Amino acid sequence: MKNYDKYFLMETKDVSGYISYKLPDFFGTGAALSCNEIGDGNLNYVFRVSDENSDKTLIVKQAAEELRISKEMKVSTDRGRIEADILKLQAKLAPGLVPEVYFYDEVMCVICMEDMTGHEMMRTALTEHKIFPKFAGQISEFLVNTLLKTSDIVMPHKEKELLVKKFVNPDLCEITHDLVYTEPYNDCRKRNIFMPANAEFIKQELYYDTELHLEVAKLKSSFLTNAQSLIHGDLHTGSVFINKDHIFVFDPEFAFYGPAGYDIGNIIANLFFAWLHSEATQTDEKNSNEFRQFILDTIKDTIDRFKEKFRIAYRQNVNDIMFKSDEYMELFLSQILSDTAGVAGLETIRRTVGMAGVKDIRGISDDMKRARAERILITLGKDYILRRNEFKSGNDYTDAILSVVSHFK
Ligand code: SR1
Ligand code: MG
Repeated sequence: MKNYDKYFLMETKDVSGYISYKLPDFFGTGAALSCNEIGDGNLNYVFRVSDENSDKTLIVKQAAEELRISKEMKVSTDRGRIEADILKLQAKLAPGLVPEVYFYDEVMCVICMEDMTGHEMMRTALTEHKIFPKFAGQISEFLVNTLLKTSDIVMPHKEKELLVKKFVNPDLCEITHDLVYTEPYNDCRKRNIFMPANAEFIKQELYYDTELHLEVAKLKSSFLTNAQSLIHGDLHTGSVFINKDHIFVFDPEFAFYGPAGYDIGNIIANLFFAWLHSEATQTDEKNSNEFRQFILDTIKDTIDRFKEKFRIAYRQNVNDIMFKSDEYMELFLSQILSDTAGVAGLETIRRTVGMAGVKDIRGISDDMKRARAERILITLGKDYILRRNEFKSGNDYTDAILSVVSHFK
């Protein structure tokens, strides 16, 4: 019998035996376990283990050094520890909004966690044009609780410094430095992907725009140096499982101490991909108008509700005497909002031209519509970055979106 004291990459057939060995009480005796691989992410292998004699299930996620997206990319399996540790912390900061971790196995680099049954991946649901009116309220709650409460505003500084150390995540951050903050602006690794019809547009708008490069460099420096909050680090709509009443935020393996606006900007950018997907593919006028209005409302409300809840939580939780004034609170918030717009721009551009695209855009089968979507996204992303200090409310985002879209009619 295996005792799993040496790492090996599991196949589907290995996983039920692994769980029976590691967590014998979860399913109990008499269980008939089956397993299937359910992951479609870029990095890891994800399995669901089910008991055919009960409705119990759980998730097994294993990290390999070679990434699924590209065997040439090798990344430390320590990301599994980081993910398990931040999920346990976020379970306390934002109860009920992250899956429960049952155990982390540092030899096998396996996280075993709650199956988010009754929920579906938000990106998939949005590409099917499903509407979730409670999302802005739920995600703004998650953002305030995880970002503000891990910052120096709330945490004793020595405790926070120890968390900074615990969540040093160099390999995953390097992916972000390259894919988000560098390659979209020069294609230095020749990995960018876009519609051939946009080749000249992308050269002019992204590769030759030196004003843009300076602003991206400033944002990159902030990502590298601003240890503000313990961020999720990859909070796109594929990192949310959702139903009409509830969300789970999961997959925080890119977590580290960075700018709080990184997570908010990611969500905002990814919501708009779904708007464009609807415009390019949804034929029923009434439903498509309703869906796109839901996306715009959600973008607006996510920002506005974040601001409201942030101010309440700040006043209730601020500990450092020097940070107690409303003037400092507003300064801190305005920096987060500027970073939010900047990152919304970076995420918008990198998912459009970078190697890790999103199916909302890359799945548009009509070439003309996809090329138009790319031009809208590049123009909008630049606007977010270059005018980031002017994006102070939800309406600033929806105005910018409608203005850019109308330009490409
Ligand atoms: C090489 S990994 C590519 C992308 O997938 C992840 O989800 C992150 O977004 C990363 O940038
Ligand atoms: Mg992921």
